[in-house]
Parts: sequence; structure tokens; C-alpha cells
Amino acid sequence: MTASSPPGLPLHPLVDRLAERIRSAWAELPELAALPVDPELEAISGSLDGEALFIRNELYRSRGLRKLHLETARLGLGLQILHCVWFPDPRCDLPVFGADIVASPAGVSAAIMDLSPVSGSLPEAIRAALEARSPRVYSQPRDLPPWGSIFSPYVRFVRPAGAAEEEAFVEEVGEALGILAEASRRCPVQGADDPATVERWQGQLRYCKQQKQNDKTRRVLEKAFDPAWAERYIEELLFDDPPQP
Ligand code: BLA
Repeated sequence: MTASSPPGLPLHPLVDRLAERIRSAWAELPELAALPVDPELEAISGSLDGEALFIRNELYRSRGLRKLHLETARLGLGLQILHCVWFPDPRCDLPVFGADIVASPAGVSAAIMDLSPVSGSLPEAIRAALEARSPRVYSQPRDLPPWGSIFSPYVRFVRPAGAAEEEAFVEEVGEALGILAEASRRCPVQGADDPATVERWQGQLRYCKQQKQNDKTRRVLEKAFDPAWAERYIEELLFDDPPQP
């Protein structure tokens, strides 16, 4: 049994290791507090064609970060998903962290992570910290879909080939979260009606709108549950519009 799944249903090691890395990253954040999750959405279990399904959602906030979301799921046909987004408070000059892992018995088909700008370009200190990392090479990079125009030039989107590349990916996520966590400790909190705040809020609205164009997410959720449920889950939990600051 693992921390993220019911007994007898271990998750793919990359999903488990990355989930643990993310949880230890947010445990260090200042002013960390749990956010309420609709009990209907927090822990979901069922079955599809005789196969066990489950979704676990964890939600927190911290200084400068309005919504820290981690979802781990098993959604039929052996599909396992890790989805994580850290949405900043628009009053702070911080990017959105996002990561997604899609694994099946055939292996990990997609591992993506990014610190995505919400106001034209990344804050300079974040850009410099990303630039200063040691370079990593993956043998099977993947091309972004058109809606991926929201991502930064530093986005990582790969099919990790083997344990070494999976480990490199976990390390990279840890580094990116460290960079964002450090920036979140120090960022000034600007006024709710400051034009920069409003621009960053609009940037988050755009981020959510683009993510909602990912038909692959919707299709998997519709198949495991039903279209109305998938719609509600996407609109209310995964990519709900950020409240106006
Ligand atoms: C791709 N996301 C996918 C795929 C599936 C899901 C099945 C196709 C796998 C593949 O192309 O190999 C499914 N992802 C889900 C589901 C959830 C989920 C059901 O998160 C439920 C919570 N997606 C995100 C975030 C990012 C993201 C935060 O949720 C990035 C920061 C990216 N997922 C992303 C991208 C693709 C993908 C870029 C590839 C899409 C494509 O190639 O068309």
C-alpha cells in the first residue's frame, strides 16, 4: 500500500515518487493551510468494466499561492494519472506550476512540467534560476499541442525512457518547486486593483481556458464517469476560473 492509493493498488513508481516529492515541497511552504474540498470530489472510487477506479485530491494554499492541487488517479484500462497545479495569488508576481504524468501498463507516455508565465514573460529571478540549472537530456522529447502556447520556453514534455530519465524528471520537478517556493516566501503582495495584479489574474484565466482545450483529459474522465460529471470536475476543481482578486 502507498500513501496515494487504496490497499492492493500501488501506483506506478514515477507517480508515487513524484507525489511524495510534491507533498514534501508544499510541507515546507510558509502559512500552509488545507483548503476545503467538496467531499464528493475529494476521494472518488468505483469501478469500470470490473476495474477499480479511484481519484484522490489534496488541496492547500500558502503565502503567495492561492491553490496547491495534487490529484492522483487510476482511471480504467490501467491508466494512472498524476496532475498537479500550483496557482499563485494574482497579487504576487509568480508563475503557475503545472505537472502531469500519464502512465499505463505500457509505460509512461507523458511527463510534463512547467513554470508558466501569467504576464507575458517569467519574472526575471525565476527565469535566471531556471537558466542556472544543470542541463538534462531526455531521449524522447514530445511536441506540445497547440493549446500549449501557455507554457514557458523551459517547459519539459517527454516520454521518459527508463528509470534514469524518470528520476531526472522527479529531480527537475523538485528544483522547479524549490524555485517557486523560494520566490513565494519573498514576493511583495500588491494591491487587488493594481494593474499588474489584474493582468496576472487575466493570465490565470487564460491558463485555465487553454488547459480546458485538452480533449484527452476530458475524454478519459467522460469514459470513466460521464460527460456531465467530467464537465463539473474540470470546471469546479481542475481548472475553475480564479476568483477576481
Ligand atoms: C496529455 N492528459 C494527457 C493524456 C491523457 C491525459 C490521457 C494523453 C496522454 C498522452 O498524450 O500520452 C489525462 N490528465 C489526464 C486526466 C487528468 C490529467 C484524466 O491531469 C485528470 C486530472 N495536463 C494537465 C496539466 C498539464 C497537462 C496541469 O492537467 C501541464 C502542466 C498537460 N497532458 C498535458 C499535455 C498533454 C497531456 C501537454 C499532451 C496533449 C497532447 O499531446 O495532445
